Amino acid sequence: MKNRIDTRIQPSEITPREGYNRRHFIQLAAGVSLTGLLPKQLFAADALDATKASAYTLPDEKTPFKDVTHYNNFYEFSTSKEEPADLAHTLKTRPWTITVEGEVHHPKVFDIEDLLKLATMEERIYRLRCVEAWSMVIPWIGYPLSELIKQVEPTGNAKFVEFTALYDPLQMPGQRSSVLEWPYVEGLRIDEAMHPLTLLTFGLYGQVLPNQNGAPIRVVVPWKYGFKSPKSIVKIRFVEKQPVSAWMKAGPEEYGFYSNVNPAIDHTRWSQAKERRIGDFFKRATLPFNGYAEQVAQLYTGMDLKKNF
Ligand SMILES: Nc1nc2c(c(=O)[nH]1)N[C@H]1C(S)=C(S)[C@@H](COP(=O)(O)O)O[C@H]1N2
Ligand SMILES: [Mo]
Repeated sequence: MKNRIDTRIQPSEITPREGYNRRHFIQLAAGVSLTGLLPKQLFAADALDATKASAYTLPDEKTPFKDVTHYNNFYEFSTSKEEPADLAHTLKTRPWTITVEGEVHHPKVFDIEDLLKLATMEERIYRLRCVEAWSMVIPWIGYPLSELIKQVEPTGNAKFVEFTALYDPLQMPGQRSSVLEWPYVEGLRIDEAMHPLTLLTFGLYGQVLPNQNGAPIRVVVPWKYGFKSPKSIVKIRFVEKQPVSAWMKAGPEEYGFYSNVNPAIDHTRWSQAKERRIGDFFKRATLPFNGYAEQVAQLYTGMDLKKNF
């Protein structure tokens, strides 16, 4: 019970965090149920089962759940990192569909419930390196995006994939500001989208995604800066030409299409050589491709990575 009391007396609790407190209670109750005092099923609504993918684990210490869910970038709600946790409860994650269209033989509108069952859910611990030089280590739950792509069979013209997030200013108050052009759009080259590391993500830390982390479905691309991992997506479109992302529109000199984590290429306003792992005091060196060079560097052989930043 200690955690619960601590949460309640924090000054930041002047604005009540209903969702968070409730979930916290659910977790405590689930813990109690293991002793047989409460029926576990009653509290399992947010749980998401997954097999541990041993090939995708890391020696790094995981970032605590509280930081993963209370230090976010989600401009549809706020440009502050603390506020999405308080504001994202207005996002309605059911019903939810994802339209898959464009250069595919079998365009289809998928219901989120069907996507949850499409392939085996795996827990994968990935580093997330934000362009703002901080990082986290997060146990995501999902399956390779390639599993979904196989279902729709891209045509020979499909060279890129464009992801579009939800546009609804009633649910997403940050969209009333024009800090970015809405909806949030991101893109990958088709081989990047097909890469086994690219995860179609539904959960983290054993439960479905909290709204502030991009519920009910997002993409995670661990060798790229965090903004290349779009949250709360509603559309996946296969296209012939390189998509223009919301960040490229906002600052073409600062945000390139590729945005592979690269300590050798500075952002226009700061160095990318180091990062602060959330929770750490000292900075650490940023690794090429965020530590995934062995798996992905060959996707870019022969390319000038200074030009294609
Ligand atoms: N739709 C949408 N997706 C988004 C963002 C956003 O503002 N809107 N921010 C991006 C950025 S900059 C980062 S670092 C990660 C943060 O993910 P997290 O809050 O789950 O750690 O989400 C990315 N995906
Ligand atoms: Mo980011």
